[in-house]
Amino acid sequence: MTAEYKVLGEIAVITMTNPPVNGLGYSTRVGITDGLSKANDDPAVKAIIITGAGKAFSGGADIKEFGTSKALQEPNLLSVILALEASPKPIVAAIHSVVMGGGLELALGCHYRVVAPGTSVALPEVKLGLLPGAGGTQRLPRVLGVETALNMIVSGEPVKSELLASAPGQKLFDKLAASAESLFDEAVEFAKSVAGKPAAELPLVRNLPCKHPQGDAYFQFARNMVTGMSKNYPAPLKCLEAVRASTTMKFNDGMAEERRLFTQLMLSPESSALRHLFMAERAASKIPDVADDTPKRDIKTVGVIGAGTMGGGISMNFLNAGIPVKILEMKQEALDRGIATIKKNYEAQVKKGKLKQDKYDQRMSLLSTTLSYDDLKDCDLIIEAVFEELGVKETVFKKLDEVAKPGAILASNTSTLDVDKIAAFTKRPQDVVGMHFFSPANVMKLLEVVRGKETAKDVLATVMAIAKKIKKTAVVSGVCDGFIGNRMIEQYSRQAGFLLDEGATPQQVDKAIEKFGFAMGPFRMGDLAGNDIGWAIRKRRATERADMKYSRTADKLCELGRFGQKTGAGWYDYQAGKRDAIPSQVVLDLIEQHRKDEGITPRKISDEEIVQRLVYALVNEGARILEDGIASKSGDIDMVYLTGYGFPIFRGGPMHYASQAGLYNVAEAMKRFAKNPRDDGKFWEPAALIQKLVAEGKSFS
Ligand code: T1G
Repeated sequence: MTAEYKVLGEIAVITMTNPPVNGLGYSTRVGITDGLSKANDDPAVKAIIITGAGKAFSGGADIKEFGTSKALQEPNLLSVILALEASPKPIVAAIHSVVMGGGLELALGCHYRVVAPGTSVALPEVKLGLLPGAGGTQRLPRVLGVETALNMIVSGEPVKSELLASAPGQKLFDKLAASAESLFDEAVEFAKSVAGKPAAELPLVRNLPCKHPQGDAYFQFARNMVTGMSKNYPAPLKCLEAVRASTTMKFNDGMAEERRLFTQLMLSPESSALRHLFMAERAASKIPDVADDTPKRDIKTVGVIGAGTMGGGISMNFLNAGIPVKILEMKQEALDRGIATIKKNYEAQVKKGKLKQDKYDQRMSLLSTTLSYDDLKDCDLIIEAVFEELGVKETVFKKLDEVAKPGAILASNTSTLDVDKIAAFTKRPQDVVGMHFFSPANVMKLLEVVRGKETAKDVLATVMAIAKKIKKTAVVSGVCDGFIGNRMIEQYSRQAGFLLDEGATPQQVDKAIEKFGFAMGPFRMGDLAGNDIGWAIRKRRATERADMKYSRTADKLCELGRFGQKTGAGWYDYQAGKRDAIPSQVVLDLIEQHRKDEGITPRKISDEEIVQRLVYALVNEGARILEDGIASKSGDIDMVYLTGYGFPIFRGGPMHYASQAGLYNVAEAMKRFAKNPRDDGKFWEPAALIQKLVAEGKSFS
């Protein structure tokens, strides 16, 4: 069992011991009820304390149990809370550090609550596409008031205990301890003060009244607000309905309503996606063959080579984390331009009130510049963000090999070049790694950590740790053309072009995939990023990858100089100074002429086929990336797409989405597409991994 029981005089103490956050898994629930029975059977015991060992009181229900029989195995969480309420002896929750979700619901089932200051208090279930399913929507309003409780439940955001404890009329906490250190002793004192109280006099949250003076009007207003901010997500609105039930129904009826709504959400694809995201995000930081306790190198100062858009954005990440940065450029005016851009970015944040002036000043005080490589000799991590050409990288890394101190990590921000070739420019390939940031580098969460065949394990462990420190979602990729994200987007873009050849228009494709949930379809995205970028890659590929066929429409568009917003015209037309994408007759005529040139008879293409061709192209290439060992987990691929490519969060990522759709159905769709004469036929052969999983009746996981 993962809960300990001991008796201190007349006080019994039940301590949850289920690291890392005392998740309320089956063994913990059994430990609690077992301890309760012992305490209530022991005449010497007059009061009971329940608390958590380690860094949390409890982080809630055990998310890892969801979808398994253990989650509902008796005693389930509802039964444990009923047992707490039914205890004839007073129960005091001694709360510290973190009390979230089912952990807070557990505490609400106790008669009293003593809390340490600085404790994070939350019902974050909505972030998992759920609602508090063990009485939180019925009990929290009774102790904090309807509006405070509704805000906490719909936002899922943590609130500090001292703030809640100081709210007038609150009944959540009976005592705010002086400190985390004195919490337990103060809880013991409190337990002694209520020891021996007759059961009938023990306070139960469920017996508190719960009303809102202008209930209907308030909830209608709240409903309008919540509806507006929860497109594609059913949970926030159901949270609201459950809380409303606490004001309109008797307690037990409200509990039944909560259970009804919770069950609907637990079965929803959106919750499945959000729970997958929660686990995949944490799993991404784990590298199968690199032990968690691998020693990490100390990163005190960072060197950045290149003060352009990427170099400046990369630098800001480290300055924001309080790490000194030295930027190297070849010319003073390039340095001046780069620093000016960094200042402009920070000043914009200060102006919006997102950054305090003193913080801005502190960050700028950590920034220095130089025109000499020698000044990077003490840097622990050096990241180059210079021109994307192998010859330029060679010059940089040979120079770094000369000046960087032994043990310095040498990272390339390359997005397309071979990290092994770059490593080979040095005598220390074990210290070389790719750190592929996404533009704008100070905003985008995704960081592809590209592992060369010689990259040392402690280098990887260090980069993954520093990524967490600069608040990036780091995903390890092997070395291949395009790593994970761009290798897959290549296939997505190819299908988008073929769809135009076959009868779709740019606006139809964009609208279909934006309805699916992407922020921007491929053609609007091309116009934003610049169609000439893809053009250059296709030209390079034409020599390197002659087997890779593309629609010629994109090239013909670029031959007209229609690079997108930056040239005032791309797949769409744009009015000066505006970003609205206006369907272009020039482009429609170009596509129609191209079909004639190619002898293609256009056909009507459904939105469903558009979405499948684009999304399943990602899935098939993603499966091949797993087969090649470029990514180690399908969840890593989902994290790349959720944090770097605008894949809709509520779909969980391409691989999760395919698993939800059923890999058998996905494979059958691919076989249909393979019959399409436009395609080279090889691409739409379902990847071997998909065929294997289909044969075994399995999904990506
Ligand atoms: N269940 C299982 N594992 C959990 C967990 C949980 N609730 N919370 C964290 N972990 C694991 C996490 O996967 C990671 O594992 C490790 O703990 C450290 O997490 C009925 C249905 C508590 C604020 O949503 O917000 O109760 O990677 O890196 O930054 O109403 O974890 O080490 O193997 O995040 O210090 C509601 C989710 C559940 C809280 C700690 N509770 N957790 O942050 O560590 S649903 C939540 C968090 C529920 C009831 C409903 C954070 C944290 P590993 P970490 P951290």
